[in-house]
Amino acid sequence: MTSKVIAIVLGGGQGSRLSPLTATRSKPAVPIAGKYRLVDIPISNCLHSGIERMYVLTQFNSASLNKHIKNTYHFSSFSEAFVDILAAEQTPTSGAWFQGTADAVRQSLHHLAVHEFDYVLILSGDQLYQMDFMDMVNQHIEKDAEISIATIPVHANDVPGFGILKTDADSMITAFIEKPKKDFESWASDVSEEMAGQGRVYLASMGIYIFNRKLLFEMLQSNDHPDFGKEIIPQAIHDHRVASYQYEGYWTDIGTIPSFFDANLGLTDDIPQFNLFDKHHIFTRARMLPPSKLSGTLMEKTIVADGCIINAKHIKRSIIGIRSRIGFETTIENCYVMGSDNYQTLEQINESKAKGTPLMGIGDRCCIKNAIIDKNTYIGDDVTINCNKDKADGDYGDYTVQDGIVVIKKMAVIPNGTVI
Ligand code: ADQ
Ligand code: ADP
Repeated sequence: MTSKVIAIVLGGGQGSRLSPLTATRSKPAVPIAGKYRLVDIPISNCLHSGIERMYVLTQFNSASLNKHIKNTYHFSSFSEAFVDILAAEQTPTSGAWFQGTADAVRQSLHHLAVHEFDYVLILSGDQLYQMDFMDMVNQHIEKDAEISIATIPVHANDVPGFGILKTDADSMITAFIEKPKKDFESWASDVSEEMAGQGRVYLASMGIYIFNRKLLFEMLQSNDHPDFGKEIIPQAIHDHRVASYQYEGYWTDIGTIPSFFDANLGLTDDIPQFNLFDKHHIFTRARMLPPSKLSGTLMEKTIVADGCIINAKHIKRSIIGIRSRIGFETTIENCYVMGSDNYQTLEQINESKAKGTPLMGIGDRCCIKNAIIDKNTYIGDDVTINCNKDKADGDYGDYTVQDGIVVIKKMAVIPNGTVI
């Protein structure tokens, strides 16, 4: 059965919502949870579901994304499994960029066409969840659907961010509206008691679709509509059997800085809603890093990845990513520190010390709160980030502030004594 399915991961448009993390890398390559990349989530869900053929569609093809996919997902040469990146490419009939989600899939149809499959599973690249897609495929077949959409009950506050739909008694979608901004009360559905108790009475599209092969080709080739949510799906419910596959597990968007930040820090909860320790864990690149070395640090609700050297005084509710180096007397709270791609050599460290310039990592006596520190940053000694005052939203060169979250840009150098 799984050999009947091929998956497409929508790896992101121009990526402005996750800016500045996407300034120099494609969205699927953004690091999460200290050692993974965003793209590992949909790929791991597919592999755990037995779906082993995947295309990742991305607007631009960063070296780090290629390297990550190439070094991580190795399959036997006797299997048909693959994870291939398709970057927006200029052809005689199209411009450089994908115009939207449907356009991205449309421009990739010629790559799909050569494979044998009956169903295409289309996934977003910026969501955190664990789902068995074969359960959805099985329901799709049982209901004799032509398209299936995974759906989840959401609260009225979240309605404006989603496609909202109504179903009949057989779970067929009878109405769909993309991101209604107001007057949507009549879109409420009958949901389970548990969901109703949480005020989650609107059925939202999770942006996860199954299409029958023939229909996908016909629909995308007969028009040039750019988006699934805005055009293709609303139109399809009138002409085709479109089923809702309702899901009530943990699922969250990680496509914006605040949601990305919350989802990462949520992993440090005593019992997180997303379980990194599940037997269906996230796959990622196996790195040959030394174990982390800690000294004199009080750690509370903190996740520490491999290869770190930590002398900080106190780290609370934070994620400390691979190869992080954190100096003496430093305190860190509510932060995602992504870590580094390499270590400085002892010569480089001594040279920096002689010049008084910051080392890679975080220096001594810093106080850092509510921040995302991108990779390969040089934060000097006595730096204060977000500890004394709230900074207005904006782009300040080496860092941005959004909803009170400071994001230190990749490779930024923050001199000794800086107060942000
Ligand atoms: P959004 O998530 O707002 O709504 P969209 O911006 O189209 O929709 O993104 C869907 C996915 O495709 C994201 O992972 C995004 O990064 C990626 N993507 C966007 N443009 C792309 C492009 N040009 N090339 C490649 N990938 C691209 C959609 C649906 C809603 C639904 C929500 C659920 O339209 O109906 O409720 O998903 O999150
Ligand atoms: P990201 O998307 O995380 O920003 P990059 O494009 O910077 O990733 O690539 C990260 C990769 O580059 C790492 O896997 C690392 O092996 C390599 N790399 C980058 N800088 C160095 C360096 N100075 N020395 C060794 N390897 C490096």
